[in-house]
Amino acid sequence: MHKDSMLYPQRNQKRSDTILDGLWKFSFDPASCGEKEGWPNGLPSFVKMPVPASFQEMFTDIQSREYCGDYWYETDFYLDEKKENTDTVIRFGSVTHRCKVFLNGKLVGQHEGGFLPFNVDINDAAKYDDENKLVLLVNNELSEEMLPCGATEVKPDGRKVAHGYFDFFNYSGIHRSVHLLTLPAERIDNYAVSFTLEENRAVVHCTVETESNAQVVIALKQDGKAAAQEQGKECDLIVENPHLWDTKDPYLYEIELQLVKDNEVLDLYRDKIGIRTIAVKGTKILLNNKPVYLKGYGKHEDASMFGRGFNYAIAARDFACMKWNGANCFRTSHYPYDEKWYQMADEQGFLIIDEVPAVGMMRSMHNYVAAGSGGKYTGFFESETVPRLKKRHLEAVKDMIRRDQNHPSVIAWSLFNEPETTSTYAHAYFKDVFDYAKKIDQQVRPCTGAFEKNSKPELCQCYMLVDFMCFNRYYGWYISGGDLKEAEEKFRDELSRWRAKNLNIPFVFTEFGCDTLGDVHELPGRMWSQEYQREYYEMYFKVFRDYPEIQGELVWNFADFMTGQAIMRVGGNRKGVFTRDRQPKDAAYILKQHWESIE
Ligand code: GCB
Repeated sequence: MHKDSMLYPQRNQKRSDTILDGLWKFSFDPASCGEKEGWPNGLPSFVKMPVPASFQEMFTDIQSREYCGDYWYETDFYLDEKKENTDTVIRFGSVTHRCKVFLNGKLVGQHEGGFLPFNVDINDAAKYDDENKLVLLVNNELSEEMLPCGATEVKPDGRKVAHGYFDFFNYSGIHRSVHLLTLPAERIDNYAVSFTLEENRAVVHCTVETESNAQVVIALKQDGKAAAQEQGKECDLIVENPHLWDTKDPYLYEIELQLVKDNEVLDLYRDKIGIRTIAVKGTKILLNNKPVYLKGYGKHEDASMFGRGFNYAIAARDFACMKWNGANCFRTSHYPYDEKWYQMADEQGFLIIDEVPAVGMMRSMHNYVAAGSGGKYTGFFESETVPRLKKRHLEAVKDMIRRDQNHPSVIAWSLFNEPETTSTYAHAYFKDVFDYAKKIDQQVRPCTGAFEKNSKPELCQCYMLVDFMCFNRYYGWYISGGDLKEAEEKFRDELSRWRAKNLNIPFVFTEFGCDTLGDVHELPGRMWSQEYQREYYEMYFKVFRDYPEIQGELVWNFADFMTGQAIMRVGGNRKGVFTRDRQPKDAAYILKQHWESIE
């Protein structure tokens, strides 16, 4: 069984990779009758649906756009003749939120969790040198025992409605590419690298997971030339005068892993790695033992038309915009993104705080309001659903770390966003989550989580678990909105209370921002106007200067993004520094000036 492999697909001498993206067949199944009625053999009626994309963006009627429940996808593909000693696997980048996979009418796999990849072995169900029918039963209901958390209401007419305890639209569908893979039966399943920097050399500790007893051969190449080579599932490669990876010079080595038996190469996997260390020491975040200040954004995978479906042009534009205004970091709020974001960040020298989809762990339909203004204690971590939720949380942590652990861009794991942290139940829950992440990450990267306003210094039970604090704060928006003077006073007061705890760890602001309409100008600046957004950020930057323990500022949000319908959301969340079509609001220029002035 190789089902845990998180390696990104590739095509090489030993592995083949065919992408099955395109227009698939699609059908809703509100009565959940498809399985009984034989839909795994083919959908009786359908519309055509692009893959990858969120289905919601393709419909012009509100019932379809807001649909919650079961729905189906189908495609056909031709499979070559089977090669000896190979396995045939289908790899799904993400299917939101849960699915069953059928091949030629047979159930071949199932998966829960809409933001991480999974593999399905199709050896037994596949028809080789023939056409094959791939059918997926997907479901996008929300509950408190899954990530992200929410609830599903059944209306009197039987319609299901998803209520996320989070502030982004419950976009659903096949959001990332589907790969048809032929892999050697004896193969490499995963690998991990970590680094020790010594004078004029680096030690690359490499661990390879495989069920094969063939010899593992690992080679590092620098600019195409051999830099180091070793053998064994666990070994140290010594690189003399290493070319380190950092934000200004994101140098990548090539790593080549091989399985060799009797002089025959059974499997081969090539990747790019960056040699760098990341650590927290006192109030500093250290990249290669030098302090680094985080500048950038909380983001979403979100765009009109594609919804949450990955699109290269959007990702490329986002990187261009972030680079233009001097950013060096982003948080993958509130879930792990498509792997291509991390590959691009590795190449362009961006730092990533990688977030597990643990959002909405507070019973509130409008989490952002509770987060702003003294939300009530909801006893979230005392519920009987918590053990099931925790199991999924740990699974997501495991999959995220195994998937992303070798990206030099990934500098920290964010293990939650704004849970209800004020109870001992929350502490016990997250203690296990943090211990687990530390245990399985070979690099033992810093772990953190984003705290909302009710996680006050006097009440919070979880701040002692993190390596650096991440604060989401909305002084001047949800608190003292429209009165930046009062907002500043309250903000300084809270910061001073945190400072008084002498935590001696870095503070990073992972959210601060205000909704701003790209076409509204007002003098003097008032809420929702471009002028207000500029003044809002200027106030924050002034305060940050007085607290040297603050080592990062990630603005909320990079761009306007879609949310559920709500009285406080005008065509979605408008806190973007860029509009949803990625054009700068006025504040983008303030950020550019400010970030370019910080080394
Ligand atoms: C938050 C949440 C984020 C929301 C944001 C807002 O605290 O973490 O998901 O979008 O506030 O704009 O209200």
